[in-house]
Amino acid sequence: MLTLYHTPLSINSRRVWVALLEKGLDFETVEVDLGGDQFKPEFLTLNPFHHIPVLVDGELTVIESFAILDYIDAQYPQPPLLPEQAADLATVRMVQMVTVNELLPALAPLTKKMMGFGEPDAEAIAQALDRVGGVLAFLEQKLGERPYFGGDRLTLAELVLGTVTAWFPGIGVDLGPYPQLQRWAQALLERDAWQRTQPTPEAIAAFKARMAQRMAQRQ
Ligand SMILES: N[C@@H](CCC(=O)N[C@@H](CS)C(=O)NCC(=O)O)C(=O)O
Repeated sequence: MLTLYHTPLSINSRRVWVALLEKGLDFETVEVDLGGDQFKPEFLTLNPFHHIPVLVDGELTVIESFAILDYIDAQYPQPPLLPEQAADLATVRMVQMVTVNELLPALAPLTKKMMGFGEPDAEAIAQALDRVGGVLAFLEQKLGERPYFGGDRLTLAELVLGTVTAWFPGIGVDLGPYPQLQRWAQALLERDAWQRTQPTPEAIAAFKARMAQRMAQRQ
């Protein structure tokens, strides 16, 4: 049995959750409360760096979401989530890396604001939106008119970037100026795996309330 240790609101674990669903695999989920459960000895034996996601498959434990995605795709090859052509593979890997190394850091002030971790000033928000725009322009050009970044099939690029763009309406990023990305992101939102993993407004509100309580306890 496959077990995914995760937190439903985590962008890093949602890409793995979506992969398991897109592959149609049997798996169970274990929710880890990041308010401290990640430091408990039983979790640290799974991941000494105290991060989710973790995937356990029988005797094997895999940490780091990109490593988990590669493992799932190699071990459970149908449907494949990586393209065959070298140039397509390079594009998929670029999208994965640009998402975590460029887009997510650029989005940080917007996600912090949405989650209630303080109120960045208007200038910080404007700068963040400007930086995000630069990344989106790059991605728009890489996607072009193709249905998916790797060609005509869903790939890891969709799982990694598409679970981030799913947050855009909530954090105030408009895909209107990027029509290719907009139709691509909309098509992903309609997929069963995205709908089943989409955080509900109630879950987001409960998370914000927990964070506010923890911050108040620290003061
Ligand atoms: N590079 C890791 C990042 C994992 C990560 O940062 N997870 C966060 C949640 S999104 C976490 O577990 N934070 C709790 C902690 O570090 O104590 C991956 O892609 O799996």
